[in-house]
Amino acid sequence: MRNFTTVQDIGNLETALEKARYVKQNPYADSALGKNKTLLLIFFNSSLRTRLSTQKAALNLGMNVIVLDINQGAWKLETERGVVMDGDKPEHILEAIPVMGSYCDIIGVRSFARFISKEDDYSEKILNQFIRYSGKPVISMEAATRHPLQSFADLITIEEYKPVARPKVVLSWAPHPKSLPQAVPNSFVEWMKAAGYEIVITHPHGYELDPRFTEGVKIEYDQDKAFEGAHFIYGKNWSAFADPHYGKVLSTDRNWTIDSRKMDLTDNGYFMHCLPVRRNMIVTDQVIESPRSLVLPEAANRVVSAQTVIKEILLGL
Ligand code: AN0
Ligand code: CP
Repeated sequence: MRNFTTVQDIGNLETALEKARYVKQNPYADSALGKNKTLLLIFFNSSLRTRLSTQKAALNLGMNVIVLDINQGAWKLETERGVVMDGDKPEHILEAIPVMGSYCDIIGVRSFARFISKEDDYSEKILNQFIRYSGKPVISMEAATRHPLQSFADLITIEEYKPVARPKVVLSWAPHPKSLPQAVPNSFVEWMKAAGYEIVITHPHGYELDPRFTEGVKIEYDQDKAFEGAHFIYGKNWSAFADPHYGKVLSTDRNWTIDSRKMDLTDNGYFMHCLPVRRNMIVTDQVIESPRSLVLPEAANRVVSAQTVIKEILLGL
């Protein structure tokens, strides 16, 4: 594997899960693999889990790690070619990327959708410039359209807890005051489809995701009905995808908040969320604190997904 940006990059999922189980059971087995190799993590956006778990994964593999927050201490970057740079951005991304690439062996990038241009977001303009100009393998740490390290951790977690071979997994929209990307739900659907689970998406009208991700997936606008018989409820907010409301909040209806009454409709289902989560908007205190909540093991598995991915890339260097 060279780059890790979509489910396709990881190859066969059974094999990937096998490798992840090995990494989880033997976290220090490859502590010599990353000797004298440097992982550079570039953050255009905030992070707690991705920042820590990806560093921890690299340290377990014996790598050196450098972290840069673009918005805290680096020069502001111009991203458009052809711009007369007489404004507030002293550096162009077309110099910054190859420079960053020259200081590392693998590069991780977090660059959320900016909601300025849907075309730029959905063509992964920033991430693809890193792939093209850094000269180094690139790991997506949540880009504009996907969050594959999260989805891989979600898959690992579902495999650990599933009560049946092919569980019913429900992705449920839930309310949030701010506009959030579609990356986590897009990616989750992409990975759940690849895993062959029964997947149902529930959201209010107007929150349809990009059909390129949801093709062939059942959409149920009645949240209660969607929850019936579910083994896993994956809560997440996202903003509208469809024009003319791309990136907009269309509803903050708290009737969609995931509460105990709704969880009781499931087949003793587990609650999942990638975190960070706004309590009593997305999910009630009671549900997130219940024994059926998997948010902490799910977050812990972020080390496993990152370490499995970095190990594969190191093996291919
Ligand atoms: C981000 C999102 O929804 O994509 C990151 C989640 C991992 N969430 C927020 O910005 C709150
Ligand atoms: N789930 C996740 O990616 O969290 P952070 O945004 O804190 O990294």
